[in-house]
Amino acid sequence: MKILLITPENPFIRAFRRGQFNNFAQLTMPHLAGFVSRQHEVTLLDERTQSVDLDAPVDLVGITCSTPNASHVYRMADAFRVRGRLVVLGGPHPTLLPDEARPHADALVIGEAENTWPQLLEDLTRGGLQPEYRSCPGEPPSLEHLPTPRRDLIAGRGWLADTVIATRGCPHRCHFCNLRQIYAPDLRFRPVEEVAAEIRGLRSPFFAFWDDQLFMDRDYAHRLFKAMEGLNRRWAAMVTQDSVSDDRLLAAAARAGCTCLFLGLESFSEASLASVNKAFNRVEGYGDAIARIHTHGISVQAGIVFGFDGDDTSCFERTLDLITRMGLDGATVSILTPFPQTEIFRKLNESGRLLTQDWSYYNGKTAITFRPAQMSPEELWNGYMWFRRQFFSRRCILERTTRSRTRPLQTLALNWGYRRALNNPLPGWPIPDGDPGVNLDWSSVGR
Ligand code: B12
Ligand code: SF4
Repeated sequence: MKILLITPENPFIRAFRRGQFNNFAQLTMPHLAGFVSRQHEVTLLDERTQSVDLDAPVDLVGITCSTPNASHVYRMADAFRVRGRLVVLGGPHPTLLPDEARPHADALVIGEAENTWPQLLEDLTRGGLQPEYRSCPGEPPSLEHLPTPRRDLIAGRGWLADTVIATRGCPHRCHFCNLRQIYAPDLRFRPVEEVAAEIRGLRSPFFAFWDDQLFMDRDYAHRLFKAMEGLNRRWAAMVTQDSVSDDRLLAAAARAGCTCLFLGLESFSEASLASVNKAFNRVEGYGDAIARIHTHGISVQAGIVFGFDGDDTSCFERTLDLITRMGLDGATVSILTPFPQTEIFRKLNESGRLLTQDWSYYNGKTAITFRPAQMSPEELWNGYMWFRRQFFSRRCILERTTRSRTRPLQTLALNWGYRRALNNPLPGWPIPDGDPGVNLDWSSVGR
């Protein structure tokens, strides 16, 4: 059998991210390809670097589908099915909204697939594909003895092909996050020796951990970092503020090759954090957390989100001021987006504040999808655009790098990539049904 596994990328995200330097590959499809026995021929297609051939002579097409990609994926799936290909959809969006995804697939894989995907492959060989494969909530898949992801099939990513996952889940419950709806609640950990062996086999000198919260269990993290010492790889990972207070852990991470931590700060407003169940972040401790990480020679990339209920039009300038003084090395800046089945979606939907349920707007970068509490959608868009331009201005990059004094070359390269991406022309209009006559801040997005 010929199996084609697609990592899609919708036109909005592709346009938005062009020119950034940290576009590491997604692991989902290489991971699933690892389960396919050598009796089948499996191909990966990464839409960031390759085009989809709808006439490809394959028996089965598997597509992973997030909410921002949903409309794009449905169109692609329909086009494959018209040509007689069997299509399997899985991933966050079909798991969250299976009824919506069902008409676009011959089979849906709902939830985690380590147990169900092998079953589906077996059914395929016997010619009896079932319409739905659902992971059993009470029996989450084990992460032991997983097959090695087929990174050899990733095309066009160069040194950004290597990503690794060691854990699954997160102990927190932020109201904008989909983790608790897409994964079983149990936190799971891969055996450290298996993770270390996988890292030893990577081709690139650096990689990214795609775990949601790599430091969530300190004992596990210590054991993992011990096993990684001497592997001579540099890496980045995502962590939360409450997990970086331990100097011993940071020192162990640095010894294991950590050069950058992505810190989910989200907001500099206590009220905003409280409004989304993220009050475990302490704004007064942000400066200390960043300084402590810097002491270990690790740079900090923060996640910053605008549009929470505690945010008014002053949040952009205030955040910029604080973040610059703290010497933050970089940031991923997003607009709050209410993903389906989250607490925040429920709240905004019930209060009639959603502007659209067209999922192509739900990417956190190129559109506003709801009416903010303390400003207009236009003010949120203009403030977000203003913040990005200021944060990635030459002056601000220089000031932050000088204050941080941590890995300046890495920081300059990353910031330069984000700065280049500011000029990307983006398709579409950022406010669904918004007034095209309104004064939106387009100046440097080339529309
Ligand atoms: C790494 C990551 C990223 C990376 C890389 C993504 C990329 N290159 O495209 C970066 C940082 C760039 C990123 C960006 C974004 N991300 Co992201 N990301 C993740 C993260 C942490 C890990 C994904 C991963 O590799 N998982 C490991 C694999 C093995 O698991 P999996 O993908 O869930 O797949 C399993 C099952 O779902 C199933 N499965 C999945 N697909 C398929 C397909 C088939 C055919 C089958 C059979 C099975 C199957 O099998 C797998 C094994 O069990 C997830 C959270 C998470 N833990 O999954 C969020 C997550 C996917 N991201 C999310 C979001 C919202 C975003 C952004 C929109 C955020 C933003 N505002 O900028 C952007 C959009 C990016 C885009 N390309 O569209 C949401 C998606 C929610 C949703 N409803 O779709 C998630 C779930 C996070 C969350 N907390 O809610 N992300
Ligand atoms: S800390 Fe991050 S991964 Fe965990 S629930 Fe909150 S947003 Fe999701």
